[in-house]
Amino acid sequence: MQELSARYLDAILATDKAAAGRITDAALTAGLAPLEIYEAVFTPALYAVGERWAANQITVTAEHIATALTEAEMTRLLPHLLSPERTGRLALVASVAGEQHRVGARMVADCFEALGWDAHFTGADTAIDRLLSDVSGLRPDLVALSLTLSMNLSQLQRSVEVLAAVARDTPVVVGGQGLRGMDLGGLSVHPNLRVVADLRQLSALISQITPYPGTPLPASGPLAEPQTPPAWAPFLAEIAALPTVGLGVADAFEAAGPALIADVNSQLEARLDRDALVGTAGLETMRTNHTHHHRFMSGWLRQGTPSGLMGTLAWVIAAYTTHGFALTYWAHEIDAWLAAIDRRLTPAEAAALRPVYRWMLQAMPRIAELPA
Ligand code: B12
Repeated sequence: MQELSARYLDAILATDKAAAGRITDAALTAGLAPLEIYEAVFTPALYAVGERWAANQITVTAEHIATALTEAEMTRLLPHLLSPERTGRLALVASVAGEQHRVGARMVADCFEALGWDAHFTGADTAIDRLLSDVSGLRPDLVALSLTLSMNLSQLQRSVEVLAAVARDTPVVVGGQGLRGMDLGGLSVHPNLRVVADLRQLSALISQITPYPGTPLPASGPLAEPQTPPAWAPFLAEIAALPTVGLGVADAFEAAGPALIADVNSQLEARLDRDALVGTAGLETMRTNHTHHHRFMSGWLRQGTPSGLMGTLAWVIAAYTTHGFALTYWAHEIDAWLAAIDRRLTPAEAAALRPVYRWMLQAMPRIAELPA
C-alpha cells in the first residue's frame, strides 16, 4: 500500500490524471475498499504534498492540483463506495469556519454514505450561521466537524457551543489533524460529543449507531498524542511555567484582532529593511502570517497546550524560512505585537499577555536553531 501511495504521489505531483486513475484502479483490483484507498493511498500522498510545500519544493498551485485530482478520483470511486442499502439517517458534515481544507471532511461524508447514511457536505469554511441554519433546516441525526489547522480551534469551539445551545440532543463528532496536541476540554460543553481519529474509528462508531450488514473498517487506536522531540523538553517546561492569561484577556485579544493586525502590519511595512525581512515570500505572505498568528493565539490563549504552541512555532519558523523569511523577522514581528498590544488593549490586559510574548521573543531564535 505504501508503494501505491508513493506512486500516487508521483502521479498527482506530475499532474498525471491518467496515471492517478490507473493507481486507483489497481488498488480496487487488489481488493482494497474505497475507504481503505482514501486512508492508505490518498491521505498519505496528500500529507507528503504538504511536507513538500513546507520545504518549499512545490507551490500552493501544486497543492491545489493535487487536491483537485484527488477529489476527481474520489468522485470516480463513488459508485464503488455507495451502499445500496440505506439506513434513512442523515449526517451533516462540515469543515469549520476559516478552514479551506475540505478533502478530509469530504472523506468523512463518504464514510457515512458507504455505511448507508445520507451525508450533507457543506464544504470548506462553514460559517457558524450556515451550520446553524442547516442544522435547523435539515435536522440531521449527527453533525461531523473537521479541523485541519489548529489556529481554527476557536471556530470549532464556537460551533460546538452553538450546537450545544440549539441541538443538544444531536450527537457531534469532531476530527482532523488540527486537534492533535490541543487541549480539547472546552469541547465538553456539548454533552454528546466524540473526538474521532480517522475513518476507521468513524466507521466503527457509525456501525455502532446503525448496525450495518457490511463490514466496517478494522478499528484503529485512539487519537494519538503527538510524540514531541526530546529537544523540545526545556521549551515545554518554560511554556508550562508561564502565568495563565485568563478567558477575559483572551476574549479582548481576539476582539481587538483587526486593530492589532493592522498595527503590526503597519509597523513592519514601515521598516526600511522590510523587503530583506520577508525576502522572496513577499509582503502579502507576511500580512497573512499576522492574520494567522492572531487567529492561532486567540485559540491558544483559551485552550492551548505547551506542545500546541511549541509545535506551531517550530512549524511556522521552518515553513516561512524555507519560503524566504529572514530569521531576524521573528523578533521584529513579536516586538511589533508587544507594541500593538500595549497600544490597543488596556494596561491590565497588556500586562497579562506580556509574559507569553516576551517568552516568544527570546525563545524563537533558540527554536530556529533546533534540528529539523
Ligand atoms: C491541499 C492543501 C491545501 C489546499 C486545500 C484545498 C482544499 N480544497 O482542500 C490549500 C492550497 C487551499 C491550502 C491552504 C493552506 N494550507 Co494547506 N495543505 C494542504 C495539504 C497538502 C493536503 C490537505 C489534505 O487534503 N489532506 C488529506 C486529508 C484526507 O487529510 P485530513 O484532512 O487530515 O483528513 C484525514 C483525518 O484527519 C480524518 N479527518 C479529517 N477531518 C475529520 C473529521 C471527523 C469528524 C473525523 C472522524 C475524521 C476527520 O479523516 C481523513 C482521513 O484519515 C495539507 C497537508 C496535510 N498534512 O494534510 C496542507 C496543510 C494542512 N496546509 C498547511 C498550511 C500551512 C496551509 C496554509 C496556511 C498555507 C498554504 N499552504 O497556503 C493555507 C491555509 C488555508 C486555510 N485558511 O485553511 C499546513 C498546516 C500546518 C500546521 N501545522 O498548521 C499543512 C499540514 C502543510 C504542511 N505540512 O505544512 N492547503
